Amino acid sequence: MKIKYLTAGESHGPELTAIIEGIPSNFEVSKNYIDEFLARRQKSLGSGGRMNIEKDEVLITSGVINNLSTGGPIAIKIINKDWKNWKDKEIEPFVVPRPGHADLVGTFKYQHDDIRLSLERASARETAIRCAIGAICHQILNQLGVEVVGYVSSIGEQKLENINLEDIGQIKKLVDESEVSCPDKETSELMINEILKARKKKDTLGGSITLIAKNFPAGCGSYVHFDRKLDAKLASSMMSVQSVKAVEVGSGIEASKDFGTAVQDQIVLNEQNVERITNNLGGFEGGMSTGEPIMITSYLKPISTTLTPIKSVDLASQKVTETTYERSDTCAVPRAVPIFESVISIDLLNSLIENTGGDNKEVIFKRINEIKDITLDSFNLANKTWSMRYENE
Ligand code: EPS
Repeated sequence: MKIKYLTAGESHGPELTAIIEGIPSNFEVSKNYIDEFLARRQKSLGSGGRMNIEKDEVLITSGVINNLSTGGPIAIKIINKDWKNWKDKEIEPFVVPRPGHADLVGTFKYQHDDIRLSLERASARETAIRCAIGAICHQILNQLGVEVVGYVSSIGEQKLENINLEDIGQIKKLVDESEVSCPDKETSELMINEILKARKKKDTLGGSITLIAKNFPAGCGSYVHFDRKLDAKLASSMMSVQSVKAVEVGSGIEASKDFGTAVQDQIVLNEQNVERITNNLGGFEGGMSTGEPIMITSYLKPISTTLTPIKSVDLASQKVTETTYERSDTCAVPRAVPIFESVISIDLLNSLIENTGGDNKEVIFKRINEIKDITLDSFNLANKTWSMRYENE
């Protein structure tokens, strides 16, 4: 990995912190761009009370000077406004683990003397700082002509069936206008109702977020080792976002039900260009990008903290009991879109840097322009019979 990062911080501690290594020099990095990502992460229906307290803003303390990346490590932080409410507070014991959260296993693994010590780091508050890291990568990809956009593709049972992927700008605009980050007005209404119903029932809801990345060059990633497959890397990163329980590349789930002739993205010629007539495989073959739009969907389970109590065990009294309510969101899916755009941007930028080997904007630009679309001139086939020999035989 060329880009590496570490984050630190507790949900109700003083701040979230990150150091990012491997961002090439001379790219524009604007605080406003990052703050817009952070603001989008806070918006929307389904958010809980915490979002009325925080107004996230990034502080950049190293690696970006005069709005340009220096090539050195970038240090950033986000102050937790809620800290002032927790500082010196007498905290009630937390002894009943919430099923679905890291509470039970985290407390067992780290032998914490209060469940809150696990909760503090496991909380999805951590996604604020990852969102900021990825927003840096997203704006660099943008400068390289790669567009990354995400949208809510389902909430509960309500699914977005069809979407025109041609105009990324239009998708972004519609997502921004929707209270649930879905680029279709009718489906948005259905999703809003679904969340309101869940809230009324004192329950929580999950859903899915689809990401599209356009103009990403062909040939990034590799088939030669499991850990060089770019689609596998993306799936692993998506799974690392809190609540994600499944990841789908392209139309992977439907593809598993259909015949091969219907699923493969057939190859055709458009003058000199070698093109596809569909994109069922979501922009990947053999762990490598094909040059078609990358399409990846992450499925999030409903949030674990429910207003309605569910069965658990009181680890102090050692009796079967029910969970008690902690402040939380009803449905975090609508506000999670920028988190996924960020997380995929880190991996895509990393892969581009690996492929171009560049340390600075100028070299990356030059090399990226040399990675052409796949055309009939891209190949050097011998087109004659040959045999396979190894010298030791
Ligand atoms: C979360 C619980 C809630 C969420 C939180 C994730 O926070 P709190 O415990 O302070 O009410 O709002 O998400 C964030 C704080 C955030 O910034 O996204 C949890 O338990 O995972």
